Amino acid sequence: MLGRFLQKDAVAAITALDLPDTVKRHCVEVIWKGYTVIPGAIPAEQCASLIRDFRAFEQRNEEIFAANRNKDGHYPRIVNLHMAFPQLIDLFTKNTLHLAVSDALFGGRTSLYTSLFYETGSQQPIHRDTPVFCTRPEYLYFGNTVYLEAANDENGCLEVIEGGHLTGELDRELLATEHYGALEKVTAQDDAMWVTYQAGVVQRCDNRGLKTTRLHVQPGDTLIWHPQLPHGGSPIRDKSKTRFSLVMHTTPEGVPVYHQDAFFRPNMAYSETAGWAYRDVDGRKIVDQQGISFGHVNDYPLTAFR
Ligand SMILES: O=C(O)CCC(=O)C(=O)O
Repeated sequence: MLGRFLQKDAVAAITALDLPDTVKRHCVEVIWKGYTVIPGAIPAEQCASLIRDFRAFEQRNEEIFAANRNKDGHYPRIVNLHMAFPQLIDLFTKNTLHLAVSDALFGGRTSLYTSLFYETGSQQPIHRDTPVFCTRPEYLYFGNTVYLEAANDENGCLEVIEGGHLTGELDRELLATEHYGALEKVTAQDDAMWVTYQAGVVQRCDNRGLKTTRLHVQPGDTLIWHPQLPHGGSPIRDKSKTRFSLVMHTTPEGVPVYHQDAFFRPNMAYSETAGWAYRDVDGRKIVDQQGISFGHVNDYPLTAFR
């Protein structure tokens, strides 16, 4: 059955599997703490060489990159860059221990849905990802980061509210009805609804005395976080610094992903079959995304890149 990590007896179910202890330990951390860090999952030399390759890719496509630099010379997050710069896909398909942990938790084969390539820390406020990665059945999703450079308080790292995934779900239909007046009016994307939900999550964590932890990591470290883990990006002390990393959004193969319209209407039926095509890469399935976007604003077809 899919969603092993969501079962009541998830820890017992994982412990009973015929898997190396390291895999089981990382699985149990995701279930109990809401995240796990796999140290050195990708060799540090491969991370350094990927950054060099990215710089060469950037030069080949200077016109596109120049149009997307901010005043500090950095890019906003780049959505699905792995489709145009396929060396990034190795961080998914060849991340053996990470995939073993993820497959065991899902109870099925992990597939890559979308990615975010970060050149710098995100400085995002604390949030759960589930409103924008709402699967059917629900919560069959992981956020994952592979760090290509060390991340810390200087260049911005991930902040997590450990245990915040265990505080339960808010009454989403009530929130949506208060916001829209009627469930029929819920839209797929709505910043105000997002902010209301995330504020409720953080309030609940505060009420329980849960604390925020900053995760300092090294190049090659790979993180998996629970779909309901409240997390964000810490402030960046030195804005000149890069923090190359790839966030990968994963689901079990064939599971569809919806957005806020499905999330705030958990009782509404949506198809449980993904409507998109997959590519097979190194024996793993990745969704055949058709475009790249800088900061979800400037969109480019794959054919725009050399
Ligand atoms: O890595 C970060 O700075 C935060 C990433 C994040 O919160 C996200 O991609 O949802």
